Amino acid sequence: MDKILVIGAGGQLGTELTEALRNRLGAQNVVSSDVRSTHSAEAGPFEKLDVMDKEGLGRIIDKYKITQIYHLAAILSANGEKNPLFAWRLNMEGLLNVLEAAREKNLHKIYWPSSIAVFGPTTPMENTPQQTVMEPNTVYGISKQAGEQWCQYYFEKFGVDVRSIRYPGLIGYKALPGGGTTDYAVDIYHQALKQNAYTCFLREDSYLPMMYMPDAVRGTLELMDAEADNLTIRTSYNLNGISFSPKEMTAAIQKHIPGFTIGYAPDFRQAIADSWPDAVDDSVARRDWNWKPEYDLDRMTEDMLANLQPAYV
Ligand code: AKB
Repeated sequence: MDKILVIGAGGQLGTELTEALRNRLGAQNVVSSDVRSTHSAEAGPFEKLDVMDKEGLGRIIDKYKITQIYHLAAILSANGEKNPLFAWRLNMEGLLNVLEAAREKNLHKIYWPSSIAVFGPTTPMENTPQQTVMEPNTVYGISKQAGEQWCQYYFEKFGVDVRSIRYPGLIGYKALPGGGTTDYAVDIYHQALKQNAYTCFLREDSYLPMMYMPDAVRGTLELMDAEADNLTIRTSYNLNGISFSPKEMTAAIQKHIPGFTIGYAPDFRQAIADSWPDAVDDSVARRDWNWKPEYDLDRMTEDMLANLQPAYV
């Protein structure tokens, strides 16, 4: 039986992946960790961990006889621009500590998320290929691109079975995102229910790739379950979900809340959004491990509003 450590378990993705892993493997077999104490502490074993603390990481791996790590802790695109050197240090040192621990302690598998932020203004924006020009212009994107190469390096040189997905913007109702460029697509639902109005920090026509959390969690677990021999990508897989603009999202919400209004006040995040693709080509993930998204914009909107509504009555 595998013993899993989730690093960054209190974040948007960490909250949901920890829950899904505990449902599968039993709470005692999934240790959650975060730099802050998190609610997931109540649902199973929890350790406070700063991923830059290599010794602390090693102690937790030994204490629980960990065999797999999901390393999710990172500074996202918008927050990274506020403190670029710290974002670089945390994102890179954290990953290297995990990869080194995996090599030294012969861990079975590592999961590490990459992002559409690896792409940049010179990348083809439509149906962005798996392998293409990548000149990211955010520190987050640079750290994810370098991280992808490190993952491939540890796989090729040391046989570390590290797997990765380039997530688009993730949308879910169980936890809030923290400091990304795609965060508007979660906040908009909360504000629609709270005050029938939202001011968006991106232009109305800003297309971005997004994904509903149930698809993201299922896709992640499917990749981790896949036969190693079937995986042809050891940097990170493109994964497409739903592409839409704030204007289209507004129309989808108005089907349920007809009085909902939106205004636009683009800020520094607009330039980041403009440098990212509209949609990515995920045919390699579909071929290698049968990836297929289930949610479209309308289905996600119905589900988000139904699940968030009780908090705003
Ligand atoms: C962000 O906006 O920074 C993240 C991402 C796309 O990786 N949601």
